[in-house]
Amino acid sequence: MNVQLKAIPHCVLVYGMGVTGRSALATLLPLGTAIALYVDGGLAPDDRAFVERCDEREQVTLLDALPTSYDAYDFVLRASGISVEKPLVKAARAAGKTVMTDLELAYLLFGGDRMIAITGSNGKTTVTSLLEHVLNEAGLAATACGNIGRPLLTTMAEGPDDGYYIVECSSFQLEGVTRFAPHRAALLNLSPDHLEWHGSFDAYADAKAHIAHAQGAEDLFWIHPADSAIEEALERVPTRAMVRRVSFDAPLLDALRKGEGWALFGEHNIENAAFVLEIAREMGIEEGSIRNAFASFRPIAHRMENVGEVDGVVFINDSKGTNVDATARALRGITQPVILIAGGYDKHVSFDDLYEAFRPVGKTMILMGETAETIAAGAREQGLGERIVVCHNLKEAFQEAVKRAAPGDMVLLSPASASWDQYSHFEERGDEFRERVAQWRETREMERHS
Ligand code: UMA
Repeated sequence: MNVQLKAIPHCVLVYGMGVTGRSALATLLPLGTAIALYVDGGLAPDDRAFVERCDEREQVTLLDALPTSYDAYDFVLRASGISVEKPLVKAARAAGKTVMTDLELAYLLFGGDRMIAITGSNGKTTVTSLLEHVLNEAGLAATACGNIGRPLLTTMAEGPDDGYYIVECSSFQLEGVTRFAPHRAALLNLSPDHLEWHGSFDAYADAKAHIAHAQGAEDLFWIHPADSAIEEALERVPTRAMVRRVSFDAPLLDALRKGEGWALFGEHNIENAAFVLEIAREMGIEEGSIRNAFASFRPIAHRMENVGEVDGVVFINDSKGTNVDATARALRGITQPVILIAGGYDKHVSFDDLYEAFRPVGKTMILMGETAETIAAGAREQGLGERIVVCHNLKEAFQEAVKRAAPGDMVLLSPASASWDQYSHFEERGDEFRERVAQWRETREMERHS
């Protein structure tokens, strides 16, 4: 893709060497930018090997201590998982330097015309992937990137000029951005998440609302039609974009609700489809083409993913259910008896919505990880004590689940908590669940044949 930035940065301090840091090096080094690299705790050996491989012209300086001056740097690029409260970020800001994430840098380098930015507390990965599928099926080059795991900078740098870039944006990435102005943006919904990171729900909501803050009057911004938290956030963090409140009422959506040409589960996915429908229509895609693409779209791994049936019990992997709202939405879409496996990293949020959604369908709630005792204590207060089992980890939780499951039940891994207490990411947790289901099937088959 063509770089549109008028002035190529002369020298950038890159903070962090994960997916974001590496993509920044791969994008900026060919432009001739000098880079200073800093990682808390020092660079890992494979980070050094990566730098050696890509730094042919010796543009990279490895910093082994916090900088004493920020004068040499045009700006600091912060990997999104690095808190704005870190000393380096505060010192750089105090020295008058901009600290940005890859969203803003990608916008400055490539412009926002081809960007479709998606955020929200839940559904953003589904909307991002579904929109990518709809656009590709309609013959447009479109690539899902951003928080979904494919780094935005290198995806845009290596992608076609006439491609669309559907950018899943996290609140971590959006926090503090001032110059990110995608031509199209969507804020799907807002519910408490990452409060331990942002400090309050308002701060989290404001970070999300920054997706549209720098948009201009010619840009488009789709939002949920009736989400008071979004309306309140937009009063604090206003936008000049054309705001479109998405309708959840359309003949095509009614067909999806009946399961016609639609493999996804629950009303929350109808809302996700509604956003995709409106964005795709605005982009000139015919409704017939959208309908066909909806029909050929398959659920994404770790999001209400059916990982098989054993002895009449269906196993659903919703490891991406990393907050209360995601799990509550999943439960509200279910009618059969559920054995829920939940719990994980503690984000200091309230679990009240979880109990309400669990009550009508939940047979047993098996809790694990850091939040297990907190969720259990709340459940007891809500009169759900008899349906609660507390375990240490997924291994024990799975054993408990299969012991209690009867034909017709669903065993649902939807933790309402992030995975970071016991895993590096939610995919690892979901993969373990899938693996345990496969092992359980083999065990049962061997038992039947012996
Ligand atoms: N580091 C520090 N100090 C810190 C934290 C990290 O120096 O305090 C360094 C680490 O040593 C490492 C680097 O920073 O060198 C890691 O940076 P990072 O944590 O930002 O991770 P990346 O690999 O750059 O991945 C980030 C997102 N990670 C986080 O937001 C935690 C990925 O989202 C995203 O896919 C990727 O950029 C590409 O855009 C993951 C995520 O968990 C999936 N997101 C959260 C979520 O979805 O809930 C927000």
